[in-house]
Amino acid sequence: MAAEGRLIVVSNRIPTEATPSGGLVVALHQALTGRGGVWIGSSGELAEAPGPLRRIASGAYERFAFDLTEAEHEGFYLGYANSVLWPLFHRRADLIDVQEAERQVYLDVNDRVAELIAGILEPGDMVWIHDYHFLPLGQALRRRGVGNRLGFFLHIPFPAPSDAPALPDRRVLPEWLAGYDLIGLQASRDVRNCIDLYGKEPTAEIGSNGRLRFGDRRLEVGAFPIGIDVDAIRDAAEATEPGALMLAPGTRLALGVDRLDYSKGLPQRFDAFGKYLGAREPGELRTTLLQIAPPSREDVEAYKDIRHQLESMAGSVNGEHAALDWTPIRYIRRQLPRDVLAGLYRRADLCLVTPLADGMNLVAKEYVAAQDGADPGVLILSHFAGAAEQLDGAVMVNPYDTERMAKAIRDGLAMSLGDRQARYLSMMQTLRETDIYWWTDTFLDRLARRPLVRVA
Ligand code: GDG
Repeated sequence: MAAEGRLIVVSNRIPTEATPSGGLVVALHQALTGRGGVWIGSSGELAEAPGPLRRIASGAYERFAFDLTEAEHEGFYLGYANSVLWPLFHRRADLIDVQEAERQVYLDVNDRVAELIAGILEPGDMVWIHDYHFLPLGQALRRRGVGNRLGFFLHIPFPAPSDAPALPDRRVLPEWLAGYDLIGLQASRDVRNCIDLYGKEPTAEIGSNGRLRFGDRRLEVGAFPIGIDVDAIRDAAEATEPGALMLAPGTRLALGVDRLDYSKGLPQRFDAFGKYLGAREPGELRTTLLQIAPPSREDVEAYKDIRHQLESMAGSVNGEHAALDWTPIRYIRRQLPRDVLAGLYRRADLCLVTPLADGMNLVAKEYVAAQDGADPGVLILSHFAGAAEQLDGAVMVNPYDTERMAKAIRDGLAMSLGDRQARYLSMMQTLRETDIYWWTDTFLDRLARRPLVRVA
């Protein structure tokens, strides 16, 4: 390992509890606990005026938070990050709401955070920056003369070169990313998109194995598919009964778990489930779709309609198919405790993960890890999820083709035990080989091997 300094992790939100829970947060917490270092992120609280970093915890490593002002929260978080970058990177250019003032706030917040980081950086420190909130942060650090190794991981899909020009300044993305030494993406399709984007730049030279030059910068792009803590999910699933589900005996359970987001393909899923119900033979077993969908980003305009759309679709499917002792779609718009979720995964005969676009999708992986190997359930997976490159034992669907999705639900529920077990074993092997600890170690080892840059 070439680097000896501290690890500095930067993410949009920083956990406040001493021992955080939740996949990614736990992995970063463990990487920092093992190596020592600093975690920097926004506190989630709004301040009157931009302020300094506040130390919020120290132990094996330190946590520093910064507060956003209300104007920063609106322009940076709700505005440019979630009303321009998120829809663009999820192929929903039709939802983009470009406001020049918000773009400026996004750049200003990145500049301010760069200033805060530069204030605590020491030679030899290695910086790992997360996600689309901070695309220009590396470049902003370089402008301040920072020569440390800078890594970036994008959790969401990388836009296709044909989509990227919808950004207000189409050259902006390759320039922002060129601030980093290593760019980690979820899937090989994302790496292809990123390299194709640089391929269109006259000053870029594309080398082998994801290495490239852009002007005077050398960088490397690679796929680092994020994983999960397989044993933690399996143990929680084994230990937790999800409670009284009130399903009549013999009723099969299909499960969906998604943040309420237009990228997750929920209307298409409800439509497909309605079609599956409509095609059932008389006397066939009943199935209930339990959809957990905690709301997110409710202040962003484009998120307001999905909730009403789903409620009305569930109402109409239930109106057509429900019986006194059977509700075909049950929809919970609330966050459930993590262990209850794990118990539900294990109890479900089938899980529907059908996004229209998704960086990876951890629900797909968590569902598989939670299964009982003696009688595993079936994963129905959209091939637009990054997870589709890895989970070859899933039943793959095109979420836009709701008739075939309906058939996949029917086939999945009828799948033989032998077939289900073979698929489960193959997916579990992948989950174990590329778990969340593999992900942090592989990314950080690769970053530590990048040559140090000379900054004028
Ligand atoms: C982004 C990318 C990428 C969900 N409902 C509840 C709950 N969850 C947990 C799940 C899972 C997580 O939230 C969702 O992760 P996903 O990966 O499915 O999706 P995003 O939130 O969109 O995440 C995605 C990910 O970053 C990591 O790189 O995979 O592609 O979009 O862990 O279990 N947890 C609890 N209650 C709920 O009701 N406790």
